[in-house]
Amino acid sequence: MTEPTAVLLMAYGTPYQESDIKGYYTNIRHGQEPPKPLMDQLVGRYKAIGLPSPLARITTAQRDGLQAALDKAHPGAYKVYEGLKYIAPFIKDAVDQIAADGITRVIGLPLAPQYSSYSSEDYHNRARKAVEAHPGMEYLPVSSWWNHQELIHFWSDQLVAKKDLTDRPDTKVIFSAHSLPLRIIQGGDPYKDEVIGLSNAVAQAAGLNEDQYVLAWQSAGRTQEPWIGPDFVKVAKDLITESGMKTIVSASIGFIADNLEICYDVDMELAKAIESAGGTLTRLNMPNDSPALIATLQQVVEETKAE
Ligand code: FEC
Repeated sequence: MTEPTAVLLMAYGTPYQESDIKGYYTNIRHGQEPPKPLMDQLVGRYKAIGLPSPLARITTAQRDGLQAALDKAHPGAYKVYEGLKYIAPFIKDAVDQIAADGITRVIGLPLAPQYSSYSSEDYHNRARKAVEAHPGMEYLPVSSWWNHQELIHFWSDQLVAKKDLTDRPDTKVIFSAHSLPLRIIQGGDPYKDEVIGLSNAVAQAAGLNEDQYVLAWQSAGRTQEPWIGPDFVKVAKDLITESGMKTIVSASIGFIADNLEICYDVDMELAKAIESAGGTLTRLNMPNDSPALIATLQQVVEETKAE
């Protein structure tokens, strides 16, 4: 039997319990311990949604779902691994396990649909570094996969199902993605263009015209420098208080899972801001381990193998 190919699914990771938060946050801050006020804020956000965030369970379910789909389509050809950026099991642990399992060909697939030097490339750099320790191991990086039809239709199908709501003149759809420091985009990173590409593709597939939706940015980090805007909380508030909107439909298309940025930033922070401005929020479901997301990942893997 030929040797299987490893699929290394790489995700952000989330603290499993309160005592993990400091180390996790220190890793995100490139080894710098967070000052107490920032630490307290983050602990407060995790406590509000309850630890662990659903992300831990969902990343594992995505791995298992992809493994089952690949086993069905190509028995014995692929083995799927999970490697995280900021908490165990780390990307390096997964690569070491792949080597221990005697596999020498690795597809690196970041669970972030748009490419960015800050997300996708950072995942790949961590994986490449770990792969270098295993002579003879081949690494095939996947850059971005936002333009897969299954993913686009996952979002647009939900909007079509809410057509009665989205067609009302006092409803606006807000597409959003994680903000990034502006300097990264100014340095030529394609992330923003890819997010714009996905929001337009979803809107087109859902039959929305340009007046019915807007793209905004969410979850900017707590750093001093400017991040991509406008922020979705301000956009939503202005739409209600200045443009007469009553309902905001939120579609966090830049993410694929219920995580802190969805369960807190959307379901609590955005919802509260909209409610205090006098409007209501309807939030679209995240792809999580849905058949559409698993089919998308399966296609990405198959295309990479064919290269
Ligand atoms: O559910 C969870 O527990 C994890 C949620 C989580 C996801 C996530 C995704 C992305 N981030 C990206 C960029 C940055 C940059 C910084 C930054 C900071 C944080 C902090 C937490 C956090 N991020 Fe995150 N991110 C998640 C959680 N992120 C917690 C620290 C507190 C804070 O600043 O809010 C700023 C730090 C730095 O300079 O490095 C930049 C990007 C993504 C989407 C792509 C991906 O998933 O990899 C980009 C989920």
